[in-house]
Amino acid sequence: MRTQVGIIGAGPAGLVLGRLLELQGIDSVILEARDREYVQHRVRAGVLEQNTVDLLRGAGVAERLDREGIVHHGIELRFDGQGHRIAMSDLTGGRAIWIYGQQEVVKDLIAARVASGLPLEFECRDVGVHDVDGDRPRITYTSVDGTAQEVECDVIAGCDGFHGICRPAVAEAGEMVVAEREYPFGWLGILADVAPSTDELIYAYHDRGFAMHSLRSPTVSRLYLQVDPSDHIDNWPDDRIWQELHTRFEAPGWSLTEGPIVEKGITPMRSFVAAPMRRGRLFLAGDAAHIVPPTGAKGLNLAVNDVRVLADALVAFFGASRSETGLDAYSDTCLRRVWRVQDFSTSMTTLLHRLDGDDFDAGLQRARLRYVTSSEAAARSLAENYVGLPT
Ligand code: RFL
Ligand code: PHB
Repeated sequence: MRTQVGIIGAGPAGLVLGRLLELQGIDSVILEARDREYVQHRVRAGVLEQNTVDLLRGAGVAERLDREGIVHHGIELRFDGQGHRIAMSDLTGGRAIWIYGQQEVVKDLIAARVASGLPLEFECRDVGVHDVDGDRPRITYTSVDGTAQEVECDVIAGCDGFHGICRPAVAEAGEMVVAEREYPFGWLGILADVAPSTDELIYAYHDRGFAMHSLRSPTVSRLYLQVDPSDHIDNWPDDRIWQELHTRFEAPGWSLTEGPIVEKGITPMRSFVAAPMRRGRLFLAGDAAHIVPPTGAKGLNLAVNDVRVLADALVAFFGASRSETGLDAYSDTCLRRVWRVQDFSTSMTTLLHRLDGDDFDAGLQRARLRYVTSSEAAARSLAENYVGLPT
């Protein structure tokens, strides 16, 4: 097989890139390790920032998002038993966020790709990249029927997530620098078949730890609890989860409605940035290159931003001028936004989670929470980062 862009990974990064290239008449092949059912049902992100929604609309894949997605104009910060609204849209000239599950975005993009009849292969095993320092890089893999395959490309996009093979292939060149932070907590996340007890997302700070109330639809709630990252989900029967959620969200006149838990799991939290996001003709995008803690709701949005930059650079590269300027700037351009978002995600994380430190940390956190909920300047800063700074 021969293609212009070989894309490894059919998560948001790989699928959005494939769509943007399709619209520009650039060929691509997308290779995914898992099966279609699996990637369409993996429960992850839920918040799309304004830029992401604008891009999906421009790419003609937002019809269902516009029908079923829920637009939000504010979030609540809750501490010491009191809720405080951050009026995001009022503070940002009308920008907003949308609640629409990552797996729904993935389903819509896969449906569009299949409708276009473009190559998208699931259950690829032993995926490997070769000759990335030359101008004919190759991808080898074993397809689902067990046959050995090879794709010759002009460029390879490594969109294979944090545990993929592309970042190690970039690192092999010996120039990769990794900046990393692990947190002494993780998130226990549940999906429950019950109408959300809130209209807007609630980020709650509590002495027992952070809690968050999000949603997926008018009948499905998504909730999170700060837990020890080494804790096991078996230690959390449903009753214990609800009990802890009641405690951490407690506020006069407000109550949390329980319902059947249909999915639960614990995810560790980390911040991670690998630079450069390129080796020769291999370009990393999304979680393959960086991870942000989910408190800022930014991982998917950052992945979409990377592939927007990459698609523009590839249009110039495959155009009449064969310009490599955009490709050469790709890593630095993306990393500037990655670090802005790391700063925001870290500040949300350290603002809202119970830290291991002494009462000094808790005193600072309460001071910051009071400030951000009483100063318009501070609230606007949070809001403009949360809805996504202009690209
Ligand atoms: P993905 O989604 O991990 O996709 C990578 C794909 O590559 C495949 N793959 C391979 N394919 C072929 N060959 C190989 N060798 C391969 N190895 C792996 C994988 O199977 C997979 O299909 O990365 P991508 O596309 O960069 O997208 C990133 C996002 O998934 C991630 O940043 C977000 O989920 C983060 N995140 C959130 N982001 C937001 O923008 N808003 C949110 O509200 C939000 N909430 C969250 C989150 C992540 C969470 N967890 C579970 C980490 C909430 C949570 C709890
Ligand atoms: C989610 O709905 O899954 C979600 C919302 C906000 C976050 C993280 C996750 O900050």
